[in-house]
Amino acid sequence: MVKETAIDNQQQPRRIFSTKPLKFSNPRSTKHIPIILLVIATICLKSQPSLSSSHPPPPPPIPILPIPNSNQISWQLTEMAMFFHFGTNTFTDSEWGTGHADPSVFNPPSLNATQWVNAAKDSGFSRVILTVKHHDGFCLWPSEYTDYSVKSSTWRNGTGDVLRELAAAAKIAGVQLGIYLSPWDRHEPCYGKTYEYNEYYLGQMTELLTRYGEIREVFLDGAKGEGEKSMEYFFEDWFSVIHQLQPRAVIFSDAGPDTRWVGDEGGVAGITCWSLFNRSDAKIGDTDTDYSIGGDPFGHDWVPAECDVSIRPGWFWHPSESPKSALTLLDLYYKSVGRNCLLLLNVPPNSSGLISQQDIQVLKEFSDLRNSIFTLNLAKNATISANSTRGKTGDSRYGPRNVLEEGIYSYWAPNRSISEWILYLDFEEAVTFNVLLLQEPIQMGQRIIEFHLDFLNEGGEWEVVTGGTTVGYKRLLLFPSVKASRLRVVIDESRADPLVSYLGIYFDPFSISGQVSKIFNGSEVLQQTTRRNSSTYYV
Ligand code: FUL
Repeated sequence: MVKETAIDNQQQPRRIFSTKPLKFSNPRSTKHIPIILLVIATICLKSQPSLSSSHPPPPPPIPILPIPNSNQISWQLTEMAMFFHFGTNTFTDSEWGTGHADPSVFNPPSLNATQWVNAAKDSGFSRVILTVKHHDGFCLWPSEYTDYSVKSSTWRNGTGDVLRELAAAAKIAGVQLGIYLSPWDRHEPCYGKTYEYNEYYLGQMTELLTRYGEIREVFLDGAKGEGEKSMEYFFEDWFSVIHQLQPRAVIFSDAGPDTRWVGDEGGVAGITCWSLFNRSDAKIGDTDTDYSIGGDPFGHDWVPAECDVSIRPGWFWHPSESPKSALTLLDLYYKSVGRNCLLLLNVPPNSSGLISQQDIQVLKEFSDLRNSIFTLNLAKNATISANSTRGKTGDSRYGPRNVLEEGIYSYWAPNRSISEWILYLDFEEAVTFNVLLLQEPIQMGQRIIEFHLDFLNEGGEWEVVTGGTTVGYKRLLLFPSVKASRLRVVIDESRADPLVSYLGIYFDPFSISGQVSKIFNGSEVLQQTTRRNSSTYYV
């Protein structure tokens, strides 16, 4: 009986099942099945460790301070800016105008700001900076605070505005705009009266930063002739107002705050060049060039250097002067952009109001030289490996091949706290090269103190090709040619675990150490000899 009862009890539910249809067999409810399954699957996934959560990707390393702000990063990525020195000096054949030139001398018959902007853009410059007021005090825009400006000139019958025309042309071309408003003013009568002049200067700055769209750089300095009226400039007030009115602008001066003068007007940075700097150790108008040219590995501020230089001997156009050669510009590129700096190349418009054809030709050749050298990264043909990679084996997030991806946002990172940092390049066939390019992801701070490049010689020994100190955003080293199939980049010393975002190996047939041997697009080029080894560092 008991057994039967049990059987009955067991059968009871079966009957229920067969007589009362289950809720979910109701055709109206079938559409919920996928949702229910999804909920169940989600619960299961949450309650069990998944494949991905058991191998979480390693997070990025901790940045080492100081680090750049976002304006400084985008400033650095532009690499080159073009300066336009233009004003009454262009018409009086002078460099430092007295401030007494008659405004009517300013009369460029063919001024064409689009031509200026295209000269910059076509040769790889993505930012232009205009001397809206140089030391002579003449304003290239119709300032309300003085009559010593374009409005008193004969140009466009006094209705012209050079900055407005340049801003419009730059906007159309997608080129960034900057201004140089000289603090030293040899015309303005209130110059020398501290309060009055600081108000005058800030009034002009406010006009400039509120009427011409986005301004990405404000360039100012402490230049002043001997025996001129002395006065105090309220730099910190100016900087705060500039940042308030144009939050994406970087400010250039001898002491930053955003970019520092490198300390010479030759366009050449130190072979060691830190973006780290102590602003409090620098004085605008009284630069310690030894300090500025190399920066400070112990600096508390991020203030990368800008290298200003003119394509011609003078900053302003003079009929008797000619531009430098494209090869000289290439050399400056190696020594500025290739040393972690921005190259600010001045190309002065002439008295017609145009960039001279001679200068345009040199700019084109300069651009062709760079493209010819840097388009082909020979390292792309190599198998790249490292002695250590951050994270688990097989995780490519910080893998060595990242160094072939353009830009600073992907990078090779070694494991934490190891004592050797090496990247290997293995080629199937030997390559001939004479340029090394290294880049650090500067958003993580500037780290590398010293590095070198070796090649494996025929005896199977590592031999030094070249080496240097500091990398930063971009480091270029040029050296006598080497032919090799196995290379290694060794980071010898670093402020923190080193990170490398780009590695390039190139052949430059045009630069250094030989006599002029052929013509490249009208420029003289220099021939180099190939060698198989060297222990000399070329920097
Ligand atoms: C200096 C000025 O005195 C030069 O004339 C030029 O403008 C150069 C870029 O800055 O301080």
